[in-house]
Amino acid sequence: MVNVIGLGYIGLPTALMLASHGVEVVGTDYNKELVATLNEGRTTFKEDGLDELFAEAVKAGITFTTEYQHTQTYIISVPTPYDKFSKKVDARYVVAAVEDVLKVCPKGATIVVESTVSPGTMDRSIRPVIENNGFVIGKDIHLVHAPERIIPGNMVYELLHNNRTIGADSQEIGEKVKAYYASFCQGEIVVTDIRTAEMTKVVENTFRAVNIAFANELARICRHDEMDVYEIIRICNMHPRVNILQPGPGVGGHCISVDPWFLVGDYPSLAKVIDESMKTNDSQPSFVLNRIHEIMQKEGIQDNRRVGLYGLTYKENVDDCRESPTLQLLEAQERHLATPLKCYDPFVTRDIVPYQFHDLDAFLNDVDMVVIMVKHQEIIEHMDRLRGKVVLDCHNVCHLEGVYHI
Ligand code: SAJ
Repeated sequence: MVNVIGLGYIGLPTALMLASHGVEVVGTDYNKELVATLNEGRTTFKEDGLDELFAEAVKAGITFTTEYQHTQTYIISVPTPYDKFSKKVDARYVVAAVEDVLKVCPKGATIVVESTVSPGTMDRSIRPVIENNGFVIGKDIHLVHAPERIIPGNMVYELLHNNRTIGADSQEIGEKVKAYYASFCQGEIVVTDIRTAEMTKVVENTFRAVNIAFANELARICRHDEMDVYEIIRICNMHPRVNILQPGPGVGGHCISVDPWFLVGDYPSLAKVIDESMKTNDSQPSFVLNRIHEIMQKEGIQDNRRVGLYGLTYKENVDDCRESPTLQLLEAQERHLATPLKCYDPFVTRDIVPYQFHDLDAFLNDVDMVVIMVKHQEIIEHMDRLRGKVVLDCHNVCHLEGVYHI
């Protein structure tokens, strides 16, 4: 039996995937409400294919509880926030989960940490906890780091098809854990050491962050001289060895906007390109804010209250707002004491900002200018509704005449 600890964005789909592929699974989370919702037969966030997967897993016998189980294998998938000032990872939830596992597990159990951690965290923060509790690593407890690499919005597909990395102290334990993941994963599963697995995960997200920063910088250069950045990137990408990502209103989520900072935090004098890239991405919402003011002036819109931000989530077709560029933009705006801009997002039903609408028509009726912050499918399908409005399109998805770009 596998006890999956932490039933959030990664832990839940992983637990469901294992269960629906013949592995006996118990999901544990300390959040009673979350566990109650799952036990009532409902999932806790929106994701393509998740409800169907949930139904299959329940049929296969998965159970959810707040209790840690007595078993041979644990997969820990709890949050690893980072400290905004020191730029270092905060491993307290992983440490707490490991401590709780140690209270109930038999000798010889394997603890797999899936949560993203900064390179070196397993050595610095996790091994000492195990040893200080009187366990010998490699004998009483086997330690594994198997970072998740699925993308929100396409999680179910990527769980099945992505390659995976498993970092273990010994090949034998690596292969044992690999067998669990191989129950559902059709991609290649590489077994390596823990340090390499930690680094690999952070480097992948850093590569993407630096590439996006490059695209954002190009957008600024092109704006300066009125060149079309999208056309330039499109043509460059026709070269067989060039693959530039897209500029946007900023970088959000809990991965690409966070993980690269771990390298800056740990190697401040070495991680120069990464540091600059992160600063570029982080200042992109302010760049968009300036662009909004510039366009308002040009179009004679004097009242902030006539401007609306379409999209609150960190990217399209998900309901996750963590570190979202829209929230970052509103924060930057707040610093200038202006009336907050109006917002609407079809995926966000709770009120999370001051002037939030829950209906597209009501939102559009109330504004003269719309800023497309997130390219949700909804707005792509209803682009005609923006006719007659001033539009700032941060994603190059609007083909109406006269649209502005970043
Ligand atoms: N973005 C751009 N331009 C682009 C692509 C993305 O501005 O061309 C922005 C998005 O709008 C969003 C942010 O970047 O605000 C991040 O979105 P994303 O779709 O690039 O990535 P995440 O954070 O949802 O997921 C990433 C993935 N990592 C990589 O692709 C290398 C995923 O595979 C990881 O599992 C995930 O991080 C994670 O958990 O670490």
